[in-house]
Amino acid sequence: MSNHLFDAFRSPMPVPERLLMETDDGRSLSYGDMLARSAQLAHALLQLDVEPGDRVAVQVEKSPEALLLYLACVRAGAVFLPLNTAYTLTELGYFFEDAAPRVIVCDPARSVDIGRMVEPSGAVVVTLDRNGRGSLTDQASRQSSEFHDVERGADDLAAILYTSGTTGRSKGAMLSHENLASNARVLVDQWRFTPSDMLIHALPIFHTHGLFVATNIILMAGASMLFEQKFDPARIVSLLPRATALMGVPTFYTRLLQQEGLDREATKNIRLFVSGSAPLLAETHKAWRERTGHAILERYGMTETNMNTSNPYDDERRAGTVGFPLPGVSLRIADPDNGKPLVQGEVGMIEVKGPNVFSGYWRMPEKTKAEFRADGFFISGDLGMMDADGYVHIVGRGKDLIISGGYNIYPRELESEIDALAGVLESAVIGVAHPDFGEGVIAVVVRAPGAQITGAEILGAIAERVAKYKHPKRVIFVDELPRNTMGKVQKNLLRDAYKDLYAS
Ligand code: MCA
Ligand code: AMP
Repeated sequence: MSNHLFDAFRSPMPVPERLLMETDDGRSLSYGDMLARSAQLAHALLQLDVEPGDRVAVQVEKSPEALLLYLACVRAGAVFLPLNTAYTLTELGYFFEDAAPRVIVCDPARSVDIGRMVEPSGAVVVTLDRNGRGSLTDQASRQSSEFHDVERGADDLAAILYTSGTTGRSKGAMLSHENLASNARVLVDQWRFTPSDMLIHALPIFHTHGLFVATNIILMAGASMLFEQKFDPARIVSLLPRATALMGVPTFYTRLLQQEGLDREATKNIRLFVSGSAPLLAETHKAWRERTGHAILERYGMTETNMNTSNPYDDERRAGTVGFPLPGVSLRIADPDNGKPLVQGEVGMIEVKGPNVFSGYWRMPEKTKAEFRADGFFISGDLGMMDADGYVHIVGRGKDLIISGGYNIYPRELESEIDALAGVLESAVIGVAHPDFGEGVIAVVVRAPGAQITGAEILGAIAERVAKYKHPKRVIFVDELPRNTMGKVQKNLLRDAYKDLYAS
């Protein structure tokens, strides 16, 4: 029997006693524990009638059990569907409707509401809390710790991760066993992970960065991690002497730079700092190097593609660039209109192809078709340039997207929520430089004639519907939005007008 992704984690599986993770509340989990407990969870999933290819939607706080549930899904042949813990019930409703999960795993505090919401679909709702307790782990504790992994091939789905659409509905990116296995294998090799590594893991585990980049690498290398429920900069500094690597979004690095204890001594055991999910400012790269002596390695990826490029391990890690295409990944800078490759030095659309690239959007064949070229290249929506030495620079986005603290926020989603409010004529949502989050969200709003709606009322009205991290940090009222001759809102003018709003 073979299970493509889990077999990749098994070869070679470290001795059972080897540490997989230590948590911030002092628990430790060995590779042997991981095998036994993911087996029990896999049995529990089968008892809930999960069949190969069924979706298991999961909105739970970070815990070792939550990570084991991912592995249990892989072993049981299910499709793991993680959801941001910040999503509101309204947001969840869409994902459940679209993905039609067989099982939903949620926090006990939400199980009644979710149960009521999905009742007509027949989905089963089970619970898991931040301490790893709930009806799912109760059921798992009664199961055998041996499990015959369900047979899954390279192209079978391992996970669906939703990414918001620039125009309308969120899309579920379908990731196969080989998409995940191939990318992790390349990254272990490029970033030189070995069983002696200890990674500080302080990212959430419902997105690519914390779920796949960090944990798949650790599992594949037979290495260990310090598994932190939240990112607490003072605590991270105290953990540095015990670790060899850290992965984070740029906000991790800017917040760590504000810690007094961050210096060469504290980081002397670390061999690798990785940054990604959003642009790392060259000034952060420089400040980090001055304080610690380490050059942060910046890489570039997407939910749909896993990691595409990385700065080199041995050679120069060039600030403000995302390095070179990873082995096996074909990357071109193309004319956005037709996909024709441009000459070196020109700015164009970044397009990628390779074993890392997803197979398409769940139940959206038209959207899938629109985002691939006829020759199989995926159109990233990021604008880039390759310099004379082959380093890729991301110079902008061809998509209307804000990245705040590593989370993606689609203006379109907020604009439709705000525009629907009585008292609002129209709105434009933009991102401008923010010292902590990289980009901060602003809503520029035109009131309906005679209306008196306030910023607080707008935020109050969307609170139940939209995850908190997406909320505009400021609401600005204007008499009208700037438009070009075609009637399109000129967001560049708004971004320019408010560019210093969050200046520190
Ligand atoms: C929290 N808040 C935010 C954000 N996070 N607001 C804007 N942007 C954010 N990213 C708000 C909360 O709603 C709350 O609002 C207040 O800030 C404090 O919340 P708290 O939970 O304490 O925040 P935090 O713990 O300080 O979180 C900041 C963070 C976190 C650690 C930077 O956002 C984070 O872990 N980001 C990483 C995201 C990530 O993993 N991205 C990878 C995506 P209030 O005070 O008003 O209640 S994968 C990806 O992008 C691709 C594939 C790739 O290349 O990796
Ligand atoms: P997501 O939809 O969460 O997968 O976010 C993917 C997007 O994050 C990419 O399309 C880029 O716009 C952005 N991104 C990821 N890594 C980097 C990076 N190192 N520099 C700039 N942007 C990045």
